[in-house]
Amino acid sequence: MIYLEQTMRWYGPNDPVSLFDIKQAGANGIVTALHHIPNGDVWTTEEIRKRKKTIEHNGLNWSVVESVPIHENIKTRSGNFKECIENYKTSIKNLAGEGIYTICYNFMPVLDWTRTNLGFELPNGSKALRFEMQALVAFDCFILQRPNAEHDYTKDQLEQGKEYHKRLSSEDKTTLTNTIIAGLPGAEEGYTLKQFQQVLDTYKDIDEYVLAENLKLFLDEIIPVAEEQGVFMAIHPDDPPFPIFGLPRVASTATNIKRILTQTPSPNNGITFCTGSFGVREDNNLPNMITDFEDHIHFIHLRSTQSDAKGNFYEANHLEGDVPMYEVMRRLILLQQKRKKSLPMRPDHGHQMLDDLHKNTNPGYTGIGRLKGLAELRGLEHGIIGGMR
Ligand code: DNO
Repeated sequence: MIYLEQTMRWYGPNDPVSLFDIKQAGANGIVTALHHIPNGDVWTTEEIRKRKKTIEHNGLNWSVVESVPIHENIKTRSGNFKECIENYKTSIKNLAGEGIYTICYNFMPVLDWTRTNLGFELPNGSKALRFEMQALVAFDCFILQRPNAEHDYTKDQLEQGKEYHKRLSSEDKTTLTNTIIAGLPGAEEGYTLKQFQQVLDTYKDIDEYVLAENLKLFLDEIIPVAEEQGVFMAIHPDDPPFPIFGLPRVASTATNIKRILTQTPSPNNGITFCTGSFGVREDNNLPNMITDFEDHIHFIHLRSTQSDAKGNFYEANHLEGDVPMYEVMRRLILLQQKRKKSLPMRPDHGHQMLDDLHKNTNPGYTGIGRLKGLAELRGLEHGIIGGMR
């Protein structure tokens, strides 16, 4: 039987969770990126080699790159976008040259993933990441004061956002602002309020059709290079998987993904199957998506969320919440047997718990919380495979 490849994300030498910790947690593959290289620049062979050596020195292997980020100019097709695309191609070649063949990226405008609370306390005292609509409205309409933002919300949402904003102290407002725009880990960009509005303005004439076309034009250029180099590109879904700040979204639904895969048809054009991101939408049937996108799933993030009727969600325990993890795992196991290939999986995010609570780790990327997630997922996988024999 073929099992998932157990991986964990590591933010590089400054990550408070060390490679040694990750090894003890039970992963042998590392998911990392060269965060120090400015977005849009080439990842040189020298820098890739250096990082690879550090990983291998600890008895681990660099399994996936998450992410080689896409410069805003590529998404908007403005400024030096041609140069950025050429640089991207070179980075793909350089990574392949060092034996790294899976690259995760996203095509979310302006912001990578977004949450409004990084320390949402659960009944047992551990902390989770949360996205709360009224906090988003409070920021968008009353702190940022984005022109016409009110048109994007219902009357109730606006009312609740206004009340929520009234209750915030000035310190709370700063925390909320930083949580949303200062750049969560892995997001290569962070903004001040003024910069944020300026970048939002660059999307004035870019709706979801234009953005989808810009993604297609980008893929049409880089996928042939990926094919030639044996590299698998894996787009990460939008997080959250619906529009925020009036920005277009092109990778939130099964329909979006189908379009991306059929517009630039190639086995090397694939996805990161992130259950936590896709799973926030009720209309995304996760088990069916695994079956539908089978050969294009190149990387897997397993995590669950718990949503409510207002569009709020928090990150639940890996085997609880809205994601049908048993069925997801069962289909992934079947998929791997069919493809005769082990797919890299990482337990996505983890709660802040036990000693994590006294540490300053990257939000979502605690040592113990992820160890628990990985252990549970691995147990589930072994249990299902055992029952198949
Ligand atoms: C958050 C991550 C994202 C992801 C990128 C992929 O925890 O899942 O930051 O790495 O969107 O490009």
